[in-house]
Amino acid sequence: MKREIAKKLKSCKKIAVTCHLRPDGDCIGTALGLMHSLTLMGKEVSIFNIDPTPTFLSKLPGAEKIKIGKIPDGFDCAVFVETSGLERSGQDPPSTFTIHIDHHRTSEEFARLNWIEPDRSSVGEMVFELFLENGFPIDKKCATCLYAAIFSDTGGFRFSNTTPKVLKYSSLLAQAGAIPSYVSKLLLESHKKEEIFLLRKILGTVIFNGSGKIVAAFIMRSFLREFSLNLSDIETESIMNILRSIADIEVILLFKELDKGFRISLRGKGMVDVGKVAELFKGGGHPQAAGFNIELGKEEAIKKIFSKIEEIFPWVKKQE
Ligand SMILES: [Mn+2]
Repeated sequence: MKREIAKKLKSCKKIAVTCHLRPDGDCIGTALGLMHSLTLMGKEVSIFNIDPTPTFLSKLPGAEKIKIGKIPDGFDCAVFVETSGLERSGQDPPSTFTIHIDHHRTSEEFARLNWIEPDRSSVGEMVFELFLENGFPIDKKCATCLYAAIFSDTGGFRFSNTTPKVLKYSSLLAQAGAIPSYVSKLLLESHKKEEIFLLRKILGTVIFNGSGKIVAAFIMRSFLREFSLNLSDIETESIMNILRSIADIEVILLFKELDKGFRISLRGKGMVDVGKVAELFKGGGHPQAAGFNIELGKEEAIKKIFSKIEEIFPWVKKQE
């Protein structure tokens, strides 16, 4: 599949790339990495996303070129970067040739070419391998973006998806010009002071289940209004990383208030497959990172989710 995708990309002149809704570092970094390499090959490449680029990713090289909206007609092919299905891209069914590259377990084979490997750390890892094995050019900008993609989905090389291959590829990307300290600074150390005030509010909402193995925190819309921030301005991964740092925590839940109900991001530390939890609530993801929406009030939602997790993973429940 990898080779077929490489062949197809080489044969196309005008290429569109798109990310999933609420794009993250892996998705944006990979889309930009594709753009840089394919541009070096003389192709016309445009990225069309439905949702804006989060502020903390907007300084990645080329991010200013990302367009917001649907893929227009006239492209030879469209690459869907980890969109799971067509729905999560927010795009209309394209009339052009489609390629889908993903590492989500719940991914659908909706495109003409689908390369899905759930045991990969990131799509950044996959695309770098495709470039490496098929002689695609990698300059400093491309390397920076792919390194950022891998860095992002491995939690800065801390999660259990940090395999020897991940470290090897990251080293090769550093050799190709990615500066690790620059990427870390960009992704982790670019908060505005308002975000720290917001963080204080969010940490004020923290609650645990009976055993102290599940933790939840809430981003209410009133908090965002208070500091004139949008959800896309804040880098929620760092909030979850703070909660993750609690010694006995197995599951981290971050509730983001929507018009109706909440969007819930889940992170696991290995014992609980949070992807399974998300699937029970009609969401999806990986064993260690997943998400779903729920249309319930705060108290009801937390009760339902805590008890569901305790039901399917009884060891996270308080032992009587
Ligand atoms: Mn990813």
